[in-house]
Amino acid sequence: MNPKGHMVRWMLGDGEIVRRFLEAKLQVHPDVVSYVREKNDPALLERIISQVPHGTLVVSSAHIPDLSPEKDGERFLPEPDLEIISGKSGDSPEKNRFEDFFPYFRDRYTRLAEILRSRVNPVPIEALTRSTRYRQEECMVIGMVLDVRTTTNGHRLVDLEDPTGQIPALFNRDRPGFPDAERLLPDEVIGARGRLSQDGRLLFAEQLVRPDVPLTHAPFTSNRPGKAVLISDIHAGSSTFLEEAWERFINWLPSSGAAYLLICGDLVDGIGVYPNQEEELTIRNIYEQYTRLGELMAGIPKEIVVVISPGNHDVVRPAEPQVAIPLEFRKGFPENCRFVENPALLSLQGVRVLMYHGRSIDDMIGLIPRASYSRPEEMMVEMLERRHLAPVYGRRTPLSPEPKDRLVIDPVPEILHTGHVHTSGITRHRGVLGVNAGCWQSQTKFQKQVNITPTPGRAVIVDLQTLEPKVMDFA
Ligand code: D5M
Ligand code: FE
Ligand code: ZN
Repeated sequence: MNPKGHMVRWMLGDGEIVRRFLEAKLQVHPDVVSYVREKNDPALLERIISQVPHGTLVVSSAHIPDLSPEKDGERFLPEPDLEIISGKSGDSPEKNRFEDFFPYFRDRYTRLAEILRSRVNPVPIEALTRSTRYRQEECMVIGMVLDVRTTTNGHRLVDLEDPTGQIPALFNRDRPGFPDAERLLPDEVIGARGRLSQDGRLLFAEQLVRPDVPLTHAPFTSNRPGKAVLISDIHAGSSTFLEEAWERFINWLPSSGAAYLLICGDLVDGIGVYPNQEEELTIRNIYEQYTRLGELMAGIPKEIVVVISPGNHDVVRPAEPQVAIPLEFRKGFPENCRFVENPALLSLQGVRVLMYHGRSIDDMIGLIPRASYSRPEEMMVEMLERRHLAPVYGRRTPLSPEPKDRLVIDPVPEILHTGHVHTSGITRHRGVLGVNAGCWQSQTKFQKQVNITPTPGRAVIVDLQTLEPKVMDFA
């Protein structure tokens, strides 16, 4: 009971929700659990259980009453079939100033807060801390994570900031919001629901809401046949480049039925990217590395459109968005090659593909408990939940401050294509297909030192009518 004499609203925890479904002899998809938790309505839980058709084994979001998929039926179809929606060569200004970080983060906050506002009804932080009105009442804030740490007692303490002020929020390790709080990253934007402390200076947070893909999201699919092949990390010029596997891949392409080939960065091995790299280079001139890559592209059927974006080994600036490969390096490439930025959003017959090399995966694996290089697909889900490709600023992923944060995931794509980690992984999150195909380079000495076991020689072919992926192994 709170001082005013009415009940503090019951907070449903994941454990209780899952248990209730199990009592009803039902398994339940995690999306349904988070939906019920967010609504915090025991009656809704009972309604879902009572309405599930007889014989259902796993309750999915399709079983939630009043929640029907919203499919984009009509979509402007580009002519020709490939459209570069954002990340065209030249989209990003070459130069940025440090002062630009202020508008950059404000744009990130504004756009992610807007996505959250459909589910979170926030109070400005200044109002919370100034007025006594909210003390002991349940309230919500939308904030960017300034800092997050684990207390000596194992709780998660996070400093949240909105345009009006800052407040610390405490996620108790024994409360339902904790598993989400364990994965908090600096600079992500979240909603937090909880109660204010007596003095109004701390939020006891019970629930964490991430922007995420809407539960009702139903992906667009092409209304006519078409396939796209997804690869990354060729590393041309390296002695560890797998030439024979590449040849088998090139020989397979004509029969694949693919109209598009997307290459998601680390096109060449570069020069001086990691210590003693020169020992493993067969081509030690950066121009010649791109000439070699152009030769590798020459074997691709001319009817296939090749979309090429850069990665951290490429010749362009490391700060993201990375600009497209400059003209002076494109000389040896056939005409079917298009050069885009990293990230880039494409439309293939109306199917949106977001290409992002994936440098931020290093940062996320370092900060998220139990994350592993062997399961890159989990990090793609983390990106989608945060609606951001590179949430953490100031570690391994350099960001270029532009007035618009191009790393915000908006609109929601049908396919998220990443690379960088050199291990393959496929996932589906709320209808979005996440693909990391792996690489075309065997384990380098450096990767051996840092214990990364690559899965080279794989390509993933996706049917644009069904969004079904198929892994092809050429190793
Ligand atoms: O990245 C190849 C692989 O090496 C990928 O799994 C990330 C990992 N990597 C890259 N840099 C580091 C550092 N500094 N420490 C640990 N792991 C790292 P690539 O971009 O092709 O070099
Ligand atoms: Fe790479
Ligand atoms: Zn890389």
